[in-house]
Amino acid sequence: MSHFPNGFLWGGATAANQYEGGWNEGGRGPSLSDVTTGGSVNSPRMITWIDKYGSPHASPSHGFILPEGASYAVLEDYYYPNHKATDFYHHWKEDIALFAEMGFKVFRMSISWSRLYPTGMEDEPNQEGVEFYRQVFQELKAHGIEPLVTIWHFDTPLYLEEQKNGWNNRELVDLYVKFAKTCFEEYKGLVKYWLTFNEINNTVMFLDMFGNVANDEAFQRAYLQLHHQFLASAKAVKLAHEIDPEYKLGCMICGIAFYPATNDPNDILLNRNLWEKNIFYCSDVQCKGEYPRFAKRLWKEHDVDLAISEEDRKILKEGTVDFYTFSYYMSNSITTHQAEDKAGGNGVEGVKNPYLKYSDWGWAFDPVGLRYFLKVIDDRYHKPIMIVENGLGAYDKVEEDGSIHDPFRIEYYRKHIQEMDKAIEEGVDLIGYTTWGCIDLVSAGTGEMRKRYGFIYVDMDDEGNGSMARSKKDSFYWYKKVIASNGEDL
Ligand code: P53
Repeated sequence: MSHFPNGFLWGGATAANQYEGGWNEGGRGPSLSDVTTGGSVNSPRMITWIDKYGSPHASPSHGFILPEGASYAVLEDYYYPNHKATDFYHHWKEDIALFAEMGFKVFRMSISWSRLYPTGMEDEPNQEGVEFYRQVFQELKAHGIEPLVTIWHFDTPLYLEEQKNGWNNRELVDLYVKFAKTCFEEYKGLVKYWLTFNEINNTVMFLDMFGNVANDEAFQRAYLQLHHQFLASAKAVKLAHEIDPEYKLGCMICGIAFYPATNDPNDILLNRNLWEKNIFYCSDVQCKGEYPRFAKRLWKEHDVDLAISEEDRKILKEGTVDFYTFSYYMSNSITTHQAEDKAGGNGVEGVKNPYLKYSDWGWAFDPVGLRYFLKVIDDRYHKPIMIVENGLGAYDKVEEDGSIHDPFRIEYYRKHIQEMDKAIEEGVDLIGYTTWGCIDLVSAGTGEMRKRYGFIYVDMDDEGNGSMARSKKDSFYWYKKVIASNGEDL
């Protein structure tokens, strides 16, 4: 007997910048991903720009800061996979029908900020953009699928990045709230679940990963950007509850389970400190409405000064979220010792864990780590939890007859769902599960198409060739069965 409660929210997850496409259609303005090229597991994605003399440049996207007088630019010699992505913009009806066929109860998507506010500065939203999402939500509703909407999924309008210095600037707080207010007012009655910021903790967590050594200045910037995002999130939560008391707002954390690689007490302590910095720092503010005590240690470590006012504290206190959501792909083993066998791939660096297998992109396959993460979060926050991303980025092969056999993907999900079941049995209040990239989309980390997550295959490659035709992988039929049996038939 499985332990999933009645009404458990099974579904899938996507994000506008990686799925929607139509980057210059319907009055949409550009965002950072539109000037970001494709990359691979070994070569970073590049941001393209022109300097003040008009010369073109491409620089690795991680940690990139636009030089004085320069501007972002789409350059002719490069391919930008997010422009078309996998074209939800023109395939939404067909795709939603496929999600409904799998029996989805919930569908996670995001609203592109620059589709509603092309530069972020307009007083009124772009009506064509507003109507695009309205018809999508109506279609979901017609199929009995609850939308779960991320307001910000890495896609600040490019104008704000370039002219306003992005989230370093406090002005972004109210520009975001204006955008969020439009969403809450326009889609009242169509949407119930909202997430304010996707993987809000990445800003600080990834600063000193990727083999990067970040300096104090970078930490000051990252913590300040986060402070602005916390304020924006809290203001949006308060406003949402005023607009519709039925609205449920969630935080969204990149959930990596950190483990000490040895039982050296120094490793145990480092591990604890990493949980604080990478996971608890953000969700404490968003769930408890105040900075945790250990924040002082983190700020002191890098000489960070946030000048938090009494008014800021009040805003944070009044905008705590209703539920906790996180993505989960892997665990990461860390040590104070010299690492002999490094684990890596895009995003995460640590020591190879001899008890785990790794994906082709270097991500640890660790279903038990998901249960561990759920237990930690349940214990700390006592809020309903949704896992809003989980999945395996892998190569898929289309057979002669058009079928796609992905037993490795089924196995990945089966093992993770079994651990979710056990967590629920142990008392964790898990209310939903949306697998990442339920339909193939552009990888955030590498910009690749070949790193596929979907139950639904999309005919599109890394160079932009393909018909965008949709087809069902074996995992499509498997997940359908899982949902129909409420997690019983794995
Ligand atoms: P991709 C790194 C580590 C964990 C989660 O990632 C991450 C990243 C960023 O690459 O991001 C989330 O596409 C993110 C999604 C992203 C997904 O994980 O690199 O919320 O936008 O696509 C998977 O394989």
